[in-house]
Amino acid sequence: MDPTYEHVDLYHARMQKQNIIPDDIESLDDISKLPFTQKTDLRDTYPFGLFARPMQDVVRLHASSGTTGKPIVVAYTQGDLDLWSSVMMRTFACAGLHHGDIVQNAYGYGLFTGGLGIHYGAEALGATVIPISGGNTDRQIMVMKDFGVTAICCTPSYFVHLIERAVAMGIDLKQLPLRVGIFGAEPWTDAMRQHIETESGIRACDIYGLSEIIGPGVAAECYCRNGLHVFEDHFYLEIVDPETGEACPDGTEGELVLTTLTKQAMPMIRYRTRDITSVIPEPCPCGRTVRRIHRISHRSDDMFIVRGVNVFPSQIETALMAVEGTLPHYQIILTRQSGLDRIEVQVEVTPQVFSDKIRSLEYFKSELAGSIEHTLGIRVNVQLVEPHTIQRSQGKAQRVIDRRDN
Ligand code: DLL
Repeated sequence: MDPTYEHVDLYHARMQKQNIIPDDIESLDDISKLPFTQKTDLRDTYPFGLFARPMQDVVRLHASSGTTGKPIVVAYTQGDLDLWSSVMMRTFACAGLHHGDIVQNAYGYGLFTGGLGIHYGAEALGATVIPISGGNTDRQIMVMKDFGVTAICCTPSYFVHLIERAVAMGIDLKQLPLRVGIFGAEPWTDAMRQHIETESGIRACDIYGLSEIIGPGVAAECYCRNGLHVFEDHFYLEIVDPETGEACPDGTEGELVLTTLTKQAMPMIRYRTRDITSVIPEPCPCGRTVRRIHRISHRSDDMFIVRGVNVFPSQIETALMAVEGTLPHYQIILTRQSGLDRIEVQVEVTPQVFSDKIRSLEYFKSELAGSIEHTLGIRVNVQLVEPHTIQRSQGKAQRVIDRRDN
């Protein structure tokens, strides 16, 4: 009997309700007969309700705290940890890392999957890992320089902060052996990639993953950096319409749904990630045969609605970065005045722009507002702020502050 069906009450009950038994699933295509799972299922069965193996087989727990309430808990057998290291090794190989690389791991160690997931994968690859974790930015830069670091792993927003600190410390990242960055855990745009690469001289690769499925290492960019290869021999991928749950044809944007094919402690059946992407049907020039998805530009629940217009933070990021002189530090503040929603976008600009005369600052502001209006079709209030004004995060950046009371 299948342990997932036998031991996880939630899956058992849902399948019974749909009159399905494990024997009905004979091929990968049959997966679409199974019911979806979503984040609330993990919350409702907190902490261990979705475990398919007895606790003595579970060798590691991680947890991810959402914005509200209890965290979700995820579990690994030794076999799951080996699988995780294996997909992480592939991720590193995709980014061009190998035995002999010196990897600075600035993802947070602890309950977050970023730290340890990256750590064991890099060790398995035969690289030298520096488990520095997030924070203490000046020390990060000292270590990067003194230890001859060749690859860095952290969130893209934190790396932008590292670049900035390096400049302040008089260290030119372009002169260091640092070659590659493996950035993920939050959405980032191609404009942000360009900024990172121009300012630091490294190659910036995207890594995607989520705790529920395994952590980092679900999908990764190869050296072509045109979409992320999903390691679909372990994680079965579907794209569905977020409203109806119906399958989307290749190339059409929709919600990524993932099913773990080999995970033991906490298998996930048709997990609704809320991450929006599409499948790239063409083969990749790199020769890998697993399919690619476009980079995750946003989540379906990241969207906010202002004056009837659906807005994603990544659209604002792209519009801001299209104007020369802006820095990739911004925050979107939503307020409501007399029943009317307002968006204020605070964005840092280079010291050169800031030292300009008031008149040209006004011109610059209207250029940014125009760029956003061109993208979204609505006028927003842009506030230029001095460099270093917006709070830096050591992990995932908080882009939207919603001060509207419902
Ligand atoms: O963020 C795992 C991770 C660690 C991935 C380190 C990459 C590097 P969670 O905290 O559970 O896990 O958050 C998962 O983060 O559903 C996406 O919405 C978002 N996310 C992760 N990677 C990317 C990415 C880790 N490359 C959630 N681009 C996911 C856009 C990403 N969003």
